[in-house]
Amino acid sequence: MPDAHRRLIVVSNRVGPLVSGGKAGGLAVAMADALQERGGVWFGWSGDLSESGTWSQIRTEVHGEGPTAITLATLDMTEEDHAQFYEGYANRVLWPLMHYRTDLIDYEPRDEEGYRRVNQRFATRLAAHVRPGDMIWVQDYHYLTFAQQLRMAEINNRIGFFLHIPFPPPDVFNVLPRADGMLRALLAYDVLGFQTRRDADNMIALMESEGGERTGEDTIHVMGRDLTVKAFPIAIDARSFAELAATEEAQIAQARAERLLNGRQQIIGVDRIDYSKGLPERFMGFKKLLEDYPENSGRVSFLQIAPPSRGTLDAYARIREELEQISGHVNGRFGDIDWVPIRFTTRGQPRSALAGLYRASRVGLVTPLRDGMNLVAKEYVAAQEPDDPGVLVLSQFAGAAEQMTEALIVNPYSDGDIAEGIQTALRMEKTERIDRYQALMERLVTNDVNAWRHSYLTALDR
Ligand code: ADQ
Repeated sequence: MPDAHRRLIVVSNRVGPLVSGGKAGGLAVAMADALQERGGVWFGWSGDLSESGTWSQIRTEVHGEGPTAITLATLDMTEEDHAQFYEGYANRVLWPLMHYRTDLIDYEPRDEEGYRRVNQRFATRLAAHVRPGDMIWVQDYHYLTFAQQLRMAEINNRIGFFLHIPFPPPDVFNVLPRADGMLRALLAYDVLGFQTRRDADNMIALMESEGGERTGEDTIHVMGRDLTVKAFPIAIDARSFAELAATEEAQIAQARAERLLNGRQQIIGVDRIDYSKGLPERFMGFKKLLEDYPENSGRVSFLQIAPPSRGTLDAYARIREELEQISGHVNGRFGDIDWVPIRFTTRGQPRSALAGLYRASRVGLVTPLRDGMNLVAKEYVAAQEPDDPGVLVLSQFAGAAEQMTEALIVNPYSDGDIAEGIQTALRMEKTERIDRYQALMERLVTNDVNAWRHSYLTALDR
């Protein structure tokens, strides 16, 4: 067990909310729980743009008292910071790069400068508040160079990093201009955590190509530094999510969906609109189902919930248009006056309603082209009714596929494969559905988000 007395400093792009239980999204809950256990600081962007931006003073808000008090500490950004650091380098360079989409990289040297500048200012502002013995845990691709900046400010504490998105093989990573500088920046961390074995192995291969030598199963010596490089697959609070699916609010959402379905079966997809999620390919997979297995006509509906994300970027607007076009076409060609094959909504749902909708669906369709983990896959399973569960159809390229081997694993690039996966799920006998559900659920409960956090902090708190 990690030493609960060392103060924890969490760094992530957005800070809070400090909520627990099954209500909020995965990352926020995991961080809030870690801080509630040992107290500490949660540091990141305030969400505000101001003229002074990263030059402004840290704003703090203290919750609780004594050793487990939590301080939320935030800084503003300027519009320029946000455009270069967040929209530019983080989301138009690192996001596509890490998702193996080098064709979508839009690299501008000034965005890289903005990225480094924001990392540097955030790190130097934080450095003044770091005490000896604090453990620092940095989250995600916004802050790859954060530890390097802290080291320059003479912070010698243990600093860990967790990447929520995939990490590609060396040939892909090296497409990044000045990739070697980025690797060197990452070496300032003590622990590099990834979602899957595949991601961790990609990092180790990159380090080995730079002369690194493994010193143990998860340790490597490279350019004079000793690091832990390891997979820590992120998880959900599966028990709470299962309970949430049985609450009254969830039941109301479930009943509403079932009334509308009128005896038909539902397939559900839930994703932020993003090219990594494979949404147009998924819609084409459903179309193929109706073509290849016409017995599903009038009997199955596909509900896609896809809230917009980072809507300012053109790529996202284009996907949305494409989805509207495909669903219009499919509904026109296959639909009937009393049957709409694809329902597509961009509205966000309360988590309890989401849980009810998962439960109302015989098939959970999770087919990203590339995904760090994918928590929707885990939520879908956790929400199922134990004695009549639905079936998860899962992309081989979601990090979740490494653990969720009882799902029906499909290739998201193939509409035929998706169609076949759905058809198998729709036809599956109850006993087999229960067997698969039980195996998946057992693993979700054992490896929940608390276990995830403890295993990471144990590695960091050496
Ligand atoms: P995301 O790419 O955002 O996360 P995911 O893991 O699926 O992807 O998490 C999305 C979360 O948002 C889920 O908890 C889901 O329930 C929620 N959500 C989505 N649409 C919603 C809606 N309309 N209403 C309410 N809630 C909705 C990144 C990485 C993933 C990685 C996570 C965590 O891209 O690969 O699993 O971080 O590390």
